[in-house]
Amino acid sequence: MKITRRSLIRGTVATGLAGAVGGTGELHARGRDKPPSGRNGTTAAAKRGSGPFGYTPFTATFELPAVLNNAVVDPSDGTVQNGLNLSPSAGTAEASVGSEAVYHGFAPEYRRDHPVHAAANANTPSAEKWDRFGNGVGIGGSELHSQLSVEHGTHQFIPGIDTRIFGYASASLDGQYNLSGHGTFPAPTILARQGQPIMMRVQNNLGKIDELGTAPECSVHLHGDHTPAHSDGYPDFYILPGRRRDYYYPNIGPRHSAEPAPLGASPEEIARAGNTGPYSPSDLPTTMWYHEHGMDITGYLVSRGLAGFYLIQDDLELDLIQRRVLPAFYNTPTMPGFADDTVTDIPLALMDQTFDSTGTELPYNFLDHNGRLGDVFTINGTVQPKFEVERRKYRLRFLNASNARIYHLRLSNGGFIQIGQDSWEFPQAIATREFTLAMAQRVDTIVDFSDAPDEVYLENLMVQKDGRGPKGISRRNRTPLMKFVVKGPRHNNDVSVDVGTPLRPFDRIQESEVRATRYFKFVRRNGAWQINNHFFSPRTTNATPVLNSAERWIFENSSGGWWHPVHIHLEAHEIVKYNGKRPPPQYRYNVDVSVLEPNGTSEFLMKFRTFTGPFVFHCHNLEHEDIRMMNVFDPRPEGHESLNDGTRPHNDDTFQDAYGSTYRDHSGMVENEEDWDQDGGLF
Ligand SMILES: [Cu+2]
Repeated sequence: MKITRRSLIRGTVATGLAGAVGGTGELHARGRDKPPSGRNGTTAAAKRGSGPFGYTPFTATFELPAVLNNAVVDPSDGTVQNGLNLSPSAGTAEASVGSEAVYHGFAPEYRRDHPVHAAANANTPSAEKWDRFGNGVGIGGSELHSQLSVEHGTHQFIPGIDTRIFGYASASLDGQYNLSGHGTFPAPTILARQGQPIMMRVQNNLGKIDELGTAPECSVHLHGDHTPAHSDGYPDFYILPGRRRDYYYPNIGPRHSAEPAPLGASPEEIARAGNTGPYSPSDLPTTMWYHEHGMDITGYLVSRGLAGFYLIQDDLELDLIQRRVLPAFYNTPTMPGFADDTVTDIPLALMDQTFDSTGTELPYNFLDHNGRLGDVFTINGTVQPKFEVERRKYRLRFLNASNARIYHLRLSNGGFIQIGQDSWEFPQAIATREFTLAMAQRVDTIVDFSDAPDEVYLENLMVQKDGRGPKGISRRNRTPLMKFVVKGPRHNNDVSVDVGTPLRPFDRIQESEVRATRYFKFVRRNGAWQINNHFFSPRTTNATPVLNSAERWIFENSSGGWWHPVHIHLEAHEIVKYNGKRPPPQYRYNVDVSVLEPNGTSEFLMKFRTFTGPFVFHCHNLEHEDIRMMNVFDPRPEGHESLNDGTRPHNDDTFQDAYGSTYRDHSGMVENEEDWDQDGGLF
């Protein structure tokens, strides 16, 4: 048995000998010597200084994450303005694609002669172009170019205490990275527009980390996305230490009428089959997030700050906003019809934290395979903040960015209007009194403060003592997470969204479209986490659906009392049976997380469109994911086998596919521009 550095980091090896190998990770105390956190029993009992390190709960101001590069969406036509432009004309030498500095080569979609840009390319006129705002694509087109760097930094979760974190820092035009101030935890919010691709270059500047004993590789996943495999944050499609990688986010929905790719299809035919026909608004996301996804150390890196929002707007969303059904898009309140500049579209990232006795470190126990649970509650990086709101409707987009904590949220004064679950909006708004929010889930809500009392608390009712999962809901032992201070007179001319308001058409996958059924059992074995009795191997494919086809998948949790919120990459899935019954209202449409309760099941339909893999699905308890509760699926044209054959090494592995294109690391990235010119490329 080979024991790798990774197995040492995690204190286990992927053969079930959990804990048998001594880890290099240190065991840290969970801050037992500090004052109790804000669990005060009732909302009214927030005593002065009763929070961690003498903090008085609800005195620090709630913060909105910064927007990456100050990009804003132009309300007149929805285009994103003021994005960082890395094109050579902007004077940035590093923009040249195929640069040696960009590990893994470059995204083939970046090239203007890629089939998906065919409308701008007379050679393959039958495919529609992705960049519908573009005057051409690639350098000089309307693609947005952004740059992030993974950096060390400090952040004040608690006023006055600088805590060491990792952060995604946005780069300024002069190439300097700015990681300072409050806005870096969560990471900068990326604003995007459907139909306008973003090329995001991410630099890994973490360097050697003492408690790891090494410099970690990184990988960035855009959660809820529909992107090529090379840009999906596959766990070992790395950004090597000191290197960078270009992520290509086409910001497209899967084509509604995409046909299963036929046997022997050419690259152009695959592109044509998957990329012609209209989008369905049903498939277009709104609330996504991006986070670190590197193999075996995702939990460590995310808990230290490598996560942020990615909010995207399409024509339908823009229409809802312009008709004043929904609040103005995040950070863009000053648009026609909006007479004020109050931001009422509010993303909230909930994360529990553990601190060391000084508050300056976020200790992480690499030997904890159950799930990292914190005893301090933060929202957007502030411990139990207060937020001043007006008497009007707010859009509150909740994200559970915690590693292993499951929340059950309610407001002290009433309920929510829920408008979406995970990355997608509902067909119509529904009334939701309170809701459970498992790891990685998003719940998109409208809260009406019009008739609210002067103080409203967001409360967590879920009792949880360890990573196994919550013990259940307690109405006596409520933890206040955030205080809304409601001010001023009732707003007139408020947005109109209410229970029953139509939002977005929903096209259900038809049973007649289903071509295969697959079963996946989530089990605990030898103290570690598996799916169908196998650990994740990045070089082994567990399912090869036909590209653009639909399948029925059945998840079963056979691991005893443990909870497993399972996230599937690439597309939404539609739950048809949850625990053997009709799913609850919030799970009846598009989701990207199926929460497996103890001994629970989720049966769902899903399509696998546009992009060949590999992609992953995995438990979003990040420690379970890191201990390899993850599988690989790899959509391929009919009759084609997955390129993951279980034998290829993943370092410097260059090979040719059936069409003669040269790839590296199975990532689908073209190694250099000469390869592209020779092969024509595909995705
Ligand atoms: Cu799990």
